[in-house]
Amino acid sequence: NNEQAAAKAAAVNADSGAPTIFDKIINKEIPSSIVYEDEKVLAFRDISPQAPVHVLVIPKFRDGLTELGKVANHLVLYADARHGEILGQLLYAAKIVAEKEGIADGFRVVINSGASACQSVYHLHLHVLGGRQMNWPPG
Ligand code: IU
Repeated sequence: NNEQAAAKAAAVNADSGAPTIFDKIINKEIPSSIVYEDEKVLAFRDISPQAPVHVLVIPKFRDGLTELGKVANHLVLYADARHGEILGQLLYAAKIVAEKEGIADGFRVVINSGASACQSVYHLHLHVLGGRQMNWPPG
């Protein structure tokens, strides 16, 4: 039916591999509160924090990775052996963020992958959440 067709079209658009707002954040075209940055990775505060500390860690995709399109934007789903290094760097950056933010004793790292997990921005990002008691299971 029409409703299903519209939902499917929206999902396909969302995961089109097109640049997202995070590219503008990476390029400093729009401001963000940066917590950590290196050659490969950027960490900045989420604009809608779900905990006292809520930082997003994203790959910057310099050195050709953007050519991979969808892979770049949805890396976990399309990851292959080439991506081991950047995936490891993201997780290591999450640890650095947790230490810098004073939550290293207890924090959560989340990746929402795909529409069923409520992914809303199709540029791979780790959520680093802490500063309060985290509950389980997540919603
Ligand atoms: P999600 O896992 O794709 O749902 O997470 C996207 C996050 O990006 C979400 O927590 C938003 O609040 C956050 N965000 C942001 O920090 N800055 C923005 O300009 C936009 C989204 I759009």
